[in-house]
Order: sequence, then structure tokens, then C-alpha cells
Amino acid sequence: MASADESPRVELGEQSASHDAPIPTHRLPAIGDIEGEGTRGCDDGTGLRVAVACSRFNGQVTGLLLAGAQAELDRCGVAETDRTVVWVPGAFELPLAAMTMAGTRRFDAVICLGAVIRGETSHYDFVAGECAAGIQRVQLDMKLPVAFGVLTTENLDQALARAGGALGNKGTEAAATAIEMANLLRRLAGTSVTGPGNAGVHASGRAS
Ligand code: INI
Repeated sequence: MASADESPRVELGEQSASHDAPIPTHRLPAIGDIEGEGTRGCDDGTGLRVAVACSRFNGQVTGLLLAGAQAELDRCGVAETDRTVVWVPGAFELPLAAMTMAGTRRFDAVICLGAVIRGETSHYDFVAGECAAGIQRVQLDMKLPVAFGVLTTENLDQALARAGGALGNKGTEAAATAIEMANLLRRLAGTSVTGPGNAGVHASGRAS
């Protein structure tokens, strides 16, 4: 436990309009800061085992998301033999595939890729909403990073722009997130912010 002197100072800002609780304006240092990595997450994927669930629906888009994710896994050094890719019919099925792969405990992270494009009915809303909620549920229940690489757009052009077009690639972003979170969880599992295992670094972020 940190002594009172070692505790990071929390400055209090203005009162919130709806509650009396003060709003903290100073946050505790992030683990990356504590360990000297600044604001960038760790993108070293060496030795990480990564599962990808990719939706076949709107495959013209999801194939591009998968290519972006694979390129990022290459860049991060995730071995091809440490990757598993499965296909599901649509985005609605992504949470079940993610949950099943997470349950094997063979992976350090799961990446979900899909493209939900608005149609003429409210079907889009149910598919997109249940997909997002399901994926979040998997990662919280399984305590495993499950990245949300699912586009939810008004039309195909918007989706293509975010699948390797002018606005980046959501699959690439999801893969980067998966690697960063897998590394963060590994560190959090083995590191105490103020304890002796943290190489003499206090919660203040300063070395002792
Ligand atoms: N699945 C998608 O991945 N994207 C969509 O845009 C989509 N729309 O619009 O219908 C979609 N529907 C299929 C859904 O994911 C399920 O596969 C289906 O409902 C069977 O469970």
C-alpha cells in the first residue's frame, strides 16, 4: 500500500451540474507511464496468440478489414502460427464465436471484424447493437481483450472509406488495440503499481 505521502495528488475541479460530487481533473498515471512508455501502448506482439472472428456478411468490406488486421499483426510480430481466423455468417454471430474462442483460454486476445450497413428497416439497429453489447460482454465476462473491429455505417461508401480507404482501416485499429490490451493485461496481472514488484516506481510515476 502506498503511504499518504506517496499517493498521487488529485486536484478537484468544478462541481458537476447534476451531482455534488467533485470532478477529478488529475488522473492517476497509466501503467504505460509508470513503466516509462509514455502515452503509446505496447505494440510488441511477439509470443501473443490472437484469434480473429470475421463476418462474411458484406464480405467485400470485411475482407479488407481482415487484410488490415493481418498487416497489423505482421507489423507487431505476431507469428502466423499463433493466429487463428474463423468466419461467421454475420456480425450478430461474432459474440458467440468470440466467447467460444475466449473460453478455450488458448488466446491472449480476440479480434472481431464485421460491417453492419444500414438498410431500409430497423434490422441494422438490432444487429449493430447486439453485436457491440455482446462483444463487450465477452471481454468483461472472460477478462480477455476482445477488440471491436466492426463498422456501423449508413452506406457502403462510408464502410469502404474505413476499410483501407481514405479514413483508415478499422481492422488495423482493432488489431493494434488487441495487442496493446493483451500486453496491458499481462502487466497488470504481474505488476503492483505501488508494490515491491514494480522496480521501485511509486504511483506518483517517479522512481524511488
Ligand atoms: N450482418 C452483418 O454483418 N451486417 C449487416 O449489415 C447485416 N444486415 O444489415 O442485415 C447483417 N445481418 C445478418 C446478421 O448478422 C445475422 O447473421 C443474421 O441475422 C442471422 O442471425
